[in-house]
Amino acid sequence: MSVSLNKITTKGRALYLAYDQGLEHGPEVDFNDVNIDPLYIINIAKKGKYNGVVFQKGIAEKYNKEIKKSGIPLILKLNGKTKLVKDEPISAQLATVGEAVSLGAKAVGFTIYIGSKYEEQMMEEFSKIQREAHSKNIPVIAWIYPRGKAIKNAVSRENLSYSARTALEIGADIAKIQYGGKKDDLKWAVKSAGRTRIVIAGGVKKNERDFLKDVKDVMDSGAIGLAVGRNVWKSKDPLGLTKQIKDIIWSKTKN
Ligand code: FBP
Repeated sequence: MSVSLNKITTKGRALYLAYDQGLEHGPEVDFNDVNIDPLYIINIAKKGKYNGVVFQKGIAEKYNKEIKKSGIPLILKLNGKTKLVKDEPISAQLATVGEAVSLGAKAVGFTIYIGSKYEEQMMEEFSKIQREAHSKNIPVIAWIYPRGKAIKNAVSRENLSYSARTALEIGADIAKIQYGGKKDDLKWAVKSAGRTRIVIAGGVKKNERDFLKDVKDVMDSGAIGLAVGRNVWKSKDPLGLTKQIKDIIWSKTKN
């Protein structure tokens, strides 16, 4: 079954604002006095007219009124972990598709660390989520990150294309993968994903010129856009940067 991506894309392209780093990295690593407030993020998503804003269940519940009022599609992240455990990575399921629907989510997100000792468990949970989400016409975005002792280079050509292909094989509608800075490798990954669309994670905060150069390369590679967090909400001018990112993403779709 294929589901419509209309509610979370514009002309087939997309820009999502990711804000699950409070759980994934902790406030000390990523936040300041301003961006620690979820309302600040909702405001960026709203004014920047993002195609979706990504939250974990707790924020989606406690700020639900403002999220709904913003009109920006909620993408509920259904699993997560802290960075405190040093063992092989596993992202535990924290929310269900049913909860996502009652919170008004227009898509769900789920992380799989391929290569981890716990890959199998995440794959199994994903398959149940994908089945249920599709039965409700909700698109599924898979964060596919190669991780764990077996992985030497998470962004090698081999691992990027493997991430993208895994997303296709397991039925993700969109795969969120990382970009290692090599355009040809990303092109191959996009090809490997077939009809599963690719969006790229922003990664650690970079200087804005370098980041925008990456955005251009990402779009040249055939990805449909980005799901970016830190590079936007750590920026001194998130809306100015958003405009520049959007100009690149939608540059060839204007007429
Ligand atoms: P960024 O644009 O800030 O990198 O966000 C993308 C993202 O996938 C988040 O959704 C998630 O919290 C984080 O990166 C995971 O980071 P890590 O690579 O440290 O696991």
